[in-house]
Amino acid sequence: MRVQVGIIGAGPSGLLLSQLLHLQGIETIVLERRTADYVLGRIRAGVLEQGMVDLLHQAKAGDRMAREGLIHDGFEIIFNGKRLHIDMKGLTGGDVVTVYGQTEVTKDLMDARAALDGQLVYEAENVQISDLDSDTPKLTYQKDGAEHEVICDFVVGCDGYHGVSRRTMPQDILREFERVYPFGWLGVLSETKPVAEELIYVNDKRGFALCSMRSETRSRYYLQCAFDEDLEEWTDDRFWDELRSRLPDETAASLETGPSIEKSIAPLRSFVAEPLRHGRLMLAGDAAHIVPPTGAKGLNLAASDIYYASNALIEYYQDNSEQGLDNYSHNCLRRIWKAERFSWWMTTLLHRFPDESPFDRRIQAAELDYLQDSQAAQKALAENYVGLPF
Ligand code: RFL
Ligand code: PHB
Repeated sequence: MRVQVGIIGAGPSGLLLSQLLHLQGIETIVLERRTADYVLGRIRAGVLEQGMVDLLHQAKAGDRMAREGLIHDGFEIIFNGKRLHIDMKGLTGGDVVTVYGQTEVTKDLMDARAALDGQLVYEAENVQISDLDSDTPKLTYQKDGAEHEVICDFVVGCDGYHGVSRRTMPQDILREFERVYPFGWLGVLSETKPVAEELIYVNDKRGFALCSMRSETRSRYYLQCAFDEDLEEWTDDRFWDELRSRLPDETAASLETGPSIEKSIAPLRSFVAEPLRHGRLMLAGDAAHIVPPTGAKGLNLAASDIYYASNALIEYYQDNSEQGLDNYSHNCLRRIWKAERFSWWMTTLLHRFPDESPFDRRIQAAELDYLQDSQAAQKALAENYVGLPF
């Protein structure tokens, strides 16, 4: 078959791109190696910047988010027993974030794609990209034992960190930058009332903790843990006890606990691949970059790539212009590196590092102290947290 844009991966990046292009009359196919249920079963991000919210509305997939998403004006940082409220809205002149889970975003995008009869192939095995140096790159895959071939004008790799797209880029043009952190996050989802109305980030002597949420009755909590931690050893009771021990007494006392409905460990990593385009292959989202989750930037950064990718492709088809395509990698990378910097900074500020020296610990305390006293420092934090402009 022949399509204009072949998209690999049906995570938020791939679904959003195919929806935005379809609405402009550009034909796409999305090839996903997993089942729809598997994709929806991954519990990941929860905080959406306004830019991503706007893009979901543009994709006609924002109605439920507008009804059910929680608008947050601020969040709290706790360190050495001190509480610091970051008034995002006041500090940025009115910007807020929306708390709405990645699972819900993905579900809404799947529904929007289905409503338009979008072409989406789940359980597409062994997707391969070939003819990269021609004007008609080709995708091949297997499904139910049969071989399939799709001839495209463009291929967009939205297939995450472990996907095939980045590996298909000519290795002599690709540069990779990476930092692996010496810890992970242990996350629990539970049907319990969130411990506070706003998110709480905690830098405690026992390690980082985060109190987040998905709704008024569903909580998401994280604990810093060893990167090779054994999930089996974390009973729900142990998790709640450890979380309470990292929270101030009054917050610990009001923590509602219950059975976990999901529990997982995520490693923390910073990663960028450059460039994001070679000929008619483009990379977007986690296929091109990873941030540690501390700044809540992963999903939002995927959305900003899709903003640039969709505009570049629409410009190509509607105005016969290659300018957006030529600038794609540059435009994305400018924003990516700023989000990488912010996520690295938040991670460094809030975690205990196994190899930290007393000097490092004092610097961390000084940084938090500075943040407490300086409006300028709080403003810099707030403007990055709500998201830099596209
Ligand atoms: P995704 O969501 O990884 O989707 C990629 C899709 O591509 C499919 N795929 C393939 N399909 C066909 N052929 C192949 N060869 C393929 N290889 C892979 C996969 O099955 C999948 O469906 O990437 P996308 O769309 O770019 O979206 C990015 C976001 O998912 C990601 O940035 C965030 O979830 C990152 N992230 C978090 N971000 C936050 O802002 N806050 C968080 O709390 C947070 N927690 C997380 C996270 C990422 C995690 N990962 C990647 C392990 C927790 C985890 C565990
Ligand atoms: C989440 O709710 O999953 C979440 C929120 C904020 C973060 C990371 C994860 O910084």
